[in-house]
Order: sequence, then structure tokens, then C-alpha cells
Amino acid sequence: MNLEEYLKEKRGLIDSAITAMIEPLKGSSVLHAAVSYSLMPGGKRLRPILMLSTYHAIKDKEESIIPFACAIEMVHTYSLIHDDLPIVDNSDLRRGRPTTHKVYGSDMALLAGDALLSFAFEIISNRLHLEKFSESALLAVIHEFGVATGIRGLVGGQVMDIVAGNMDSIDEETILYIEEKKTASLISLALRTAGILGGVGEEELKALTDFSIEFGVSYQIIDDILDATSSPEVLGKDTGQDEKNRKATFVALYGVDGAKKMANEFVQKGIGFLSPFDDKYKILAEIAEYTLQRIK
Ligand code: GRG
Repeated sequence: MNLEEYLKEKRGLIDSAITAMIEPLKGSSVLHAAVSYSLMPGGKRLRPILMLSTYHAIKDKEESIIPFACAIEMVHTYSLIHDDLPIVDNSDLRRGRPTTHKVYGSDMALLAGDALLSFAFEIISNRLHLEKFSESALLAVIHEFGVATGIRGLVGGQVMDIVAGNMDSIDEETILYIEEKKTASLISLALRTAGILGGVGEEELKALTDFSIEFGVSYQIIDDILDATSSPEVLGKDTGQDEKNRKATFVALYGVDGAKKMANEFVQKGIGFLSPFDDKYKILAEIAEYTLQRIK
């Protein structure tokens, strides 16, 4: 199976699991409709695929981690819904369709995002997971979700993203802080969840974390490059948003070519952290390399 087929198969797995998970919420009519519209058919499912792939590399199976992979996609989708709102980036298009607030209104979009974040915690804290994982591993993962999505992660990064947009000048340190927090946090959460539930040692968990931070920063740089160079028809979302919102990005600081070079360097540095494990995490390196093709 080549990488594209692999990614497609894993996307299908995540899509089916998410569909089954949101089915019981149907009673909440408008909310279910807004949540379901935001989640399905969905995007690339990168974060859940990274989680499944990492866990599979460790345990040679993936079934028991699927709910956690769906939970991370719910967190990610919540962040996109809120990020698109008129009071934030004010975007009209996402994943090839009108944004959630364009269809359901800002009030429902806000609530759908809130509901998805809470739902993620409901899913990962289900006591049924105790049949597969230890109490301490599960508690650690719930804590990781809290840290990665909160002040020291996603929300903290987004706050700095907004603050930096109003600053007169931007520097590399500020941009790195934003990209590590708002984007690498969730990518790191995907790998760390797999590592913790897969029972890897401290050193291996650190290597997975180091890889994921470098890759996460690169993934955001790629997103910023595409925002400057691609089109809504190709990307399925609004472009030119960063310039419009005066975002602090490496594209703004070093130009498109400079940012491309950086995206490549971050991926290569990240892959280097996996080298002590030979081919064990080859799939992660392949996925990281594959994302660079978007800016070739
Ligand atoms: C300010 C109220 C308020 C909310 C903001 C926390 C938050 C909500 C946003 C976090 C920042 C954010 C949206 C980062 C996005 C990073 C990113 C690269 C998104 C695109 O990811 P892809 O390409 O998307 O994986 P798909 O659609 O494929 O899932």
C-alpha cells in the first residue's frame, strides 16, 4: 500500500468512528446538525492519523486508540470553527464548504465548538477505557489533553497570535511561540497520547515529542505559505487571511522562499529525533515528508 492509500484508509476509519460517535447526539437537533456539519466529511484527519500510526508502530494494533484519535479531531475541529468566526479570522470557507457560522450563525457555531471540546473530554474519560489501559496512563492522557488545548497550548498560542497581530514589529521567537502552541501542541498531543497509552519509556516519549514539535511548526509554516500562495478553489478555505489580519508568520518575516526553506529544515530536524529507533517510526517520517509536497 502506498502512502496515499494508507492515509485514505485511515481517514475512512476515523470518519466511520466519528459518524458512530455523534449519532447518539441526534436528539439535540440544531446542535447535532452544526456539529455534524463541522466534522463531516472533514479534512485531512492528520492528527488522528498521526495518533493511530504512532500507536500502531508501538503495539502493532490500533483499535483501542480510535476513540482518542476521534477526540483529537473534535478538539481540532472546535478550534477551526472558533478561528473562522467573524470576531476572529472572519472566514467564509472551510474544507470546501461555507464555514459553520455561515450556515448556522455565530451563536450556534460558538456552541458547536464548545460542545466538541467538551465531547472530546467525555470520550477520553469514559471508564470503559479502563478495560484496555491503566488508570495512571488514562489520567495522564486526560491531563495532556487539558494542557495541550488550554493556556499552555492551543488557547495560549491563539492569544499570542491575536496580540502579535497588533504589534509594530514581529520577531522569530514570537512566531515560534505561536506556532508551537497553536499548532504543534495538538500534533504533539497526538503522538504523546499514543506513546503514553502504548507504554513507551521516557526517552522514547521525549523523542516522539521532539519530532512532533518540529513537525508541528513545519505544518503551520506550510499552512501560512499556502495562505499566501494558493487559492480557495485549491485549498477549500479562504486564502490571504494572514496578510488581511496582519498575522505574525515566517512568510511575513522571511518571504515565501525563506519560509519554504524553514518548513523543510524543521521536518528534517524532527525526523532526526526518530533515528535512534531505526525504522520503527518510519511512517511518521513519511507523513512529515509528504506534507512538504504541498509547497513544492
Ligand atoms: C479566539 C475565540 C477564539 C478561538 C480560537 C484555539 C483556537 C480557536 C484556535 C487555534 C489556532 C488554530 C485554528 C490553528 C490552526 C492550525 C492549522 C494548521 C489548521 C489547519 O489544519 P489542517 O490543514 O486542517 O490539518 P484540516 O481541515 O485538514 O483538518
